[in-house]
Amino acid sequence: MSKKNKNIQETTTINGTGVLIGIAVIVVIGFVFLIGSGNNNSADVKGASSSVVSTSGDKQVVEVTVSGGYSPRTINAKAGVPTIIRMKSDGAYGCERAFRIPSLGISKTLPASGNTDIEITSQNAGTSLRGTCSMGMYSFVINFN
Ligand SMILES: [Cu+2]
Repeated sequence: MSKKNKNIQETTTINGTGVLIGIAVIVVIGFVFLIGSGNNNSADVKGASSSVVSTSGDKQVVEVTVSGGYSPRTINAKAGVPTIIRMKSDGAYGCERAFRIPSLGISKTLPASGNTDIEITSQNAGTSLRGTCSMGMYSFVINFN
């Protein structure tokens, strides 16, 4: 007189299918989101700041504050101009002081307070430079257009 476990098995199968469908839906939504947010090459990136960009002689100066992360997070700067990225430490601590611009092979240890100027050559229009801490926890982007 053994009872069959068929009902339990069917229930388990249905739940498993439901989870798979749920995962598939999440993956599709995530993919659509990535495509939608992937085009950052437009000349004027929404939410980007250009107020931290000034001119000094024949160079432009981009000021980034280092205090509990980097700010602003997105900056619009001019292409075709030699550029100074001025990292302004203001109570900087931890790994945000281990600063990198990976695509240019730049690596600097920033002070807890005070400015660090990083000179880079003029960038082509459409270039995005990412500055990041050594762990990749904090970052910002400069879009050149
Ligand atoms: Cu970090």
